[in-house]
Amino acid sequence: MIVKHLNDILGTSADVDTAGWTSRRLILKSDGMGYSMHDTVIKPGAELDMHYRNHLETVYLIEGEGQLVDLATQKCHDIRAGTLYALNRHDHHILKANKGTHMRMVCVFNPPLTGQEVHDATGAYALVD
Ligand code: 9YT
Repeated sequence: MIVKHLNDILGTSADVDTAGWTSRRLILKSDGMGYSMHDTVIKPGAELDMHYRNHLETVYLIEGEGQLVDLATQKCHDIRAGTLYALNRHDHHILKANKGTHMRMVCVFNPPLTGQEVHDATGAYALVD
């Protein structure tokens, strides 16, 4: 059984900080679960263009509010704590956190991340063996 606390992750290599978000990677490929699970904070006002060509991602928003734009249809969804979205078609999207508030989300990736991934120029994560 694996038991961890967020505090065990903070300040380690599984705590990845970028200009727009911080991802605390709680379960990684090395844990052998077949998915990774992250506690991610999107910074206030951040606008992220993402396209996970190599991964499926499910996101459950637990704090804050913002918008999610499906770039295939241009449909804009208002999202808030309690909203879940699943990128079941590797959907190209833009995620925006409202100004003045962060968004905190639980993110699950299949296949699992190794822990070090950051977005490439196309908004994807590379597949790492
Ligand atoms: C929601 C989203 O995709 N945010 C970017 C960071 C990513 N969730 C991660 O690596 O945890």
